[in-house]
Amino acid sequence: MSLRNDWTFEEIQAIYHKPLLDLVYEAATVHRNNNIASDVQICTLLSVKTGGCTEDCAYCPQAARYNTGLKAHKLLDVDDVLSKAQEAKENGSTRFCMGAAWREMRDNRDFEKVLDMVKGVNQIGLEVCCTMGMLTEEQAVKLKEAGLSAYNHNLDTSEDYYDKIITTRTYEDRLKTIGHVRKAGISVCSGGIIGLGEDETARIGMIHTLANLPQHPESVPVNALVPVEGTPLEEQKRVSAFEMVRMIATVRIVMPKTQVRLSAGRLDMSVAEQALCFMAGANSIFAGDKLLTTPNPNYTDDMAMLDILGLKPLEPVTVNEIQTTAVCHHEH
Ligand code: SAM
Ligand code: DTB
Ligand code: SF4
Repeated sequence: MSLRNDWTFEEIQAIYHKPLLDLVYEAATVHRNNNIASDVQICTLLSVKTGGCTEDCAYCPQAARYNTGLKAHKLLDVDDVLSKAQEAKENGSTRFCMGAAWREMRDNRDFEKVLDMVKGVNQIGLEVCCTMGMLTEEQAVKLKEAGLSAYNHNLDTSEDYYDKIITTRTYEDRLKTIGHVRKAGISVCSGGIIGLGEDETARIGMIHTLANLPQHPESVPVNALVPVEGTPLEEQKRVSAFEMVRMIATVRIVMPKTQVRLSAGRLDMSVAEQALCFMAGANSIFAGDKLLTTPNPNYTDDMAMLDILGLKPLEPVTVNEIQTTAVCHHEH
């Protein structure tokens, strides 16, 4: 089956609204036809610069304007980051994702430090991902040259709902950065959050935009809002696991080869609920007891879960290998 990027909103809507078990069955079939369903990518997150962010993202504990009691810190030292990356590797992670609470990347000393972090993590033999806000085309090229595998930049929600959540930058800005990342030859990681108060039209709208990008993102994180005290969304009701399943299954069906990451919100889900997410096509998680600033299931419990479900952590593919194996990328 070839990949499509001409999905209509109505087609995706019809998939999204199927009876849940029919939806899961179809997504599971698509997943098995396109991927090795027992492989799960394990990613580790590290917040390399925490808090004090100028933006107003309504969900985010790191925005300076909200009082969330978060302990902010400046950009960590390269050596500290590399020792965390080494630890992540020893724990079986294949991708190391560094997050910084910035509106955008600046061309300053910090950028040079980030380039050193990327080089170092790559040398350790991990795929390297960054999520640090908006990038210019030139910055994306420099990150690629330093060995960056992927860049995470979420659409977060639909274009129509976006300004209810963020006003300090536009949807267009997000799409531009994604374009710069793609053009530099870096893998695109882009997804969103459910539980922000959006309706199903907004959820479907976000999937519609992602699926119709010129090329599907290599990975799509699906986050459930983790409501944090002090943020405007602190009172939001947590989404049910079945809403996560519906999102994941729909993403899997319209983007068959994409890595679908069951991201924030796992701490509230049972193993049985997560099993349904894997059945519906999720094939990546963040492991380690912290996401960026909020807690995540502990590593030992996660490994026990994968074992129960017969899933196994994926082997790492580093930048050099990606280049040499690119030709057979679509063969399995
Ligand atoms: N500052 C950069 C940016 O916004 O692109 C990178 C870091 S930002 C924290 C990365 C992503 O984390 C956001 O796009 C959002 O999807 C997710 N996120 C942040 N806070 C969250 C929360 N409370 N619950 C779920 N996801 C959250
Ligand atoms: C993504 O989509 N989810 C991750 C990662 N990309 C950077 C972050 C989730 C953050 C959850 C809230 C926190 O821990 O601060
Ligand atoms: Fe800043 Fe990113 Fe949080 Fe928005 S999501 S406030 S840009 S750290």
